[in-house]
Amino acid sequence: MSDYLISPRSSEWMPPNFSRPNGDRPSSQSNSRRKPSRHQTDTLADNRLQTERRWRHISPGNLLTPRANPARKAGDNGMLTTVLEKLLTDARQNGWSTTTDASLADLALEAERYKRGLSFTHVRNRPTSPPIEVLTPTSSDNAPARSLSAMHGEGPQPLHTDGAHHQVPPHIVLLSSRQISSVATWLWRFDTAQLPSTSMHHDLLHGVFTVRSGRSCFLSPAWTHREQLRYDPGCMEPADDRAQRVATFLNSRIEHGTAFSWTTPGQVLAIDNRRVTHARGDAVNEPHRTIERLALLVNDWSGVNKPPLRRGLPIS
Ligand SMILES: O=C(O)CCC(=O)C(=O)O
Repeated sequence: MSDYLISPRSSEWMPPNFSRPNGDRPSSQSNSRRKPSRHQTDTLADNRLQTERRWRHISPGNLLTPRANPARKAGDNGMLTTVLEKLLTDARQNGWSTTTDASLADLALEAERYKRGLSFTHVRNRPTSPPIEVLTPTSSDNAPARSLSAMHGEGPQPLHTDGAHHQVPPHIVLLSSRQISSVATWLWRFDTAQLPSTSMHHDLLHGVFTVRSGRSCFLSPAWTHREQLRYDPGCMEPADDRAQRVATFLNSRIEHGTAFSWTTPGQVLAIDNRRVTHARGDAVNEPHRTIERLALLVNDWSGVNKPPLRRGLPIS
């Protein structure tokens, strides 16, 4: 799986109305009628304080009073669009996009409240992961078994898509760094028009990988007829020769990747996770680097502007 350890700073942050696992809402009506005991009052006050601290921690901006409207920006066509819409549209068109107009916490809130046709579901890496995960380089010894960190430690990681172990991987991955970092995130865009051969296209569609997902596993090709890329060498193992060729091909693409540099604190990078692979560079010299990550499923991703049609290799 494409994760490092979740640092202690990743204490769960949730905007109001955020749906929790198992649907456990903060308070039920019957509870709220009962007078809380002294102990309960103290605990409630503590919880509230902690929530506010987390809130401040996640967004140094004035998010204690949630905004009435999501951050808005004039789009190319002169219409007002939300920052999230623009990010998504650009990522869909170009593979990835970036903004400094909103923090990751703002965008999480915006995804939560978005009411214009699309809706978003947060995809957690593991059932216990918070919606916004904080990723830090982790040595092989301290990393969870079978994670990319267990395989590569703080060194450079291989290109992968996020959530490849989920039956339905996220459409979009938002990464953000609060600090400038000299460790780049490498990006490589999959494009059927630029494959080395027709047979590679065939291998991508028909090579079978075993995908480990928790205690179970399932089979999947790396590229599906629905034109979605799934690839993470941390949780996917080639089960036949075709998949082996695919793995060799995708692993070698790092040489053709683009380095995304974290030059502005708070910058957000949006990645089209079903078309673009990404990888952290070598973090041995920056062991305290932190990246925040939010993964989203978009209920009508096909409705978000598609890239212009390109002629692909024929599917044989
Ligand atoms: O840390 C980075 O630059 C990339 C993060 C990453 O690889 C991931 O989200 O899986």
